Formats: sequence, C-alpha cells, structure tokens
Amino acid sequence: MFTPVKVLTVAGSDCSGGAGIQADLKTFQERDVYGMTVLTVLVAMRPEDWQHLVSPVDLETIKRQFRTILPGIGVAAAKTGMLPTVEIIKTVGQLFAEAKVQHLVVDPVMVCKGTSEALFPENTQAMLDYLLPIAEVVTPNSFEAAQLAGMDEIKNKAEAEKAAKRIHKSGCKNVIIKMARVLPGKTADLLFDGKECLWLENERINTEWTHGAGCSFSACIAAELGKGSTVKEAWKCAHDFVRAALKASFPLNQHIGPLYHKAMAKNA
Ligand code: PXL
Repeated sequence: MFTPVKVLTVAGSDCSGGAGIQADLKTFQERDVYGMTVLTVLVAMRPEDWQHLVSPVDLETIKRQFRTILPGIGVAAAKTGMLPTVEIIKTVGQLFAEAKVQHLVVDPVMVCKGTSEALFPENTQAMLDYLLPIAEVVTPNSFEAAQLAGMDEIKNKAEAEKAAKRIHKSGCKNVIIKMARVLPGKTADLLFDGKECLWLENERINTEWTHGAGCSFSACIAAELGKGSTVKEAWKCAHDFVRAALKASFPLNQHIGPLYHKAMAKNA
C-alpha cells in the first residue's frame, strides 16, 4: 500500500493561482508529498489595478479545518503563509503548539508582489510571540527580516547576518533570509542555524514574473523536511526548485506572472 508523506499548509487563497495555498499545493505535488490545507484568508484582486482585497476566514472555521487535520489525520511537516490578523496568528500558533508538529516552517508573509505597502504591519509582533518560538525554520525576505529584527532596512550581507541573529533569539531554530533584490546582480539566501551563517549565492534571474516565489520556497522546504531531509538539504532543494521555476515563469496578465512549478521535472 502506498503511504504518502502528508504535509499541511495553513495559508491564504490567491485566486489568481500563483501564490498562497495554490502555489503550496502545486509545490507539494511536484515534490511528491500529499498536500492538505487550512485556509486563513481569501485574496481577490481588483482587475483595474490589481489591488489586493483581503477577506479573513473566521476563527471557528480555521479551528475546524485545523482539527480535521490535527489530530484528525496527522502530518509529517507543516508550513504557514499569509495569516491576516493578530487573532489568527495567535490562534494558529496555539493550535500548532498543542499539536506538536515535528517540522514547522513559518513564512512570515507581510507583502504581496504587486502591492508596495506592507499588508499587516501590526502582525509582526504576534508572529514573534506566537509562531517563531515553535518554528523549525522561518523564511523572511529582506523586508520581512528587517521588520522582524526591528531594523530599518537590510542593504548588505552584514546587515542580513545581524538580522538573522536577532530573529533567532525569538526561539526559531533556523532563520533563512531571502535576498532576491538587494545585492547587485545577485540573489543570495542566508541560513543561520544558531551557530554559523551559510550563504547560497547565484546570479539573478532576470524576470519580473516572480509571483509566488516565497510561498513555493517555504512549501518546498516543508515538503523536503517531511520526507526526512535535513534543514540544509531542504534549503538547497528549495533554492534550486524555485530557481528552475523562475527561469520558466510567465505572465498571466499585465500585472502578474507566476512561477512554472513543473520546470524542474521537465528540465525546462
Ligand atoms: O506572495 C504572497 C502571498 C501569499 N499568500 C497569498 C497571496 C500572496 C500575494 O498575493 O495572495 C494568499
């Protein structure tokens, strides 16, 4: 009998299909794990200007979905994505703390591609209080890392290392900071595991169609941890997976373009 590796994402729906739950499920499928979902918010976009319209799911419905999966089914690993309110962050943190999931990846979503302002700035403290202490890995981009670390901005590698060390103090075991657009011509990811800073660097892929890259990155890490990889292995796999999917990304309309999740399998 086939026994799948079961992985959960607690995140928002991006009805355009590129980010959120939709990106997570596409990633889980590509990484050969069985994906399950707890929906926290529904995001729609105004067709004229692609402004994001956000409808949070009520707490009782979030709890009901969560309990279907934990304790109802069980998971090898889980990730969180967009959690739109302080109450939802707190509730999800408490549910995970009770459920004692072996591998939890927290993607501290604060901004969406296509919108410039931070979506929920007041949520940063709630993530530090309720989610980071129970996370095995947190995957901020440079903006989110600066917010979590209480810094103005991250402009170079030294500042990223400083931020990672500060964020690590919140109790999260591993901090991965994605520096996609900070260093000239390069992308770089930093992993700080409490002991050493490791860097993965590559030339930047020149595309504006990057929607869902962060979601897919954290989903891939969760999938690989669920299959038994170490954090370092899962990180490298996610880095390569997202790079391949970004090289083959495509526009949906004039506003938005997602990754092509099948790229690695097809060698596209
Ligand atoms: O890419 C961040 C993100 C995460 N989750 C949902 C989103 C977005 C951006 O649009 O809609 C549901």
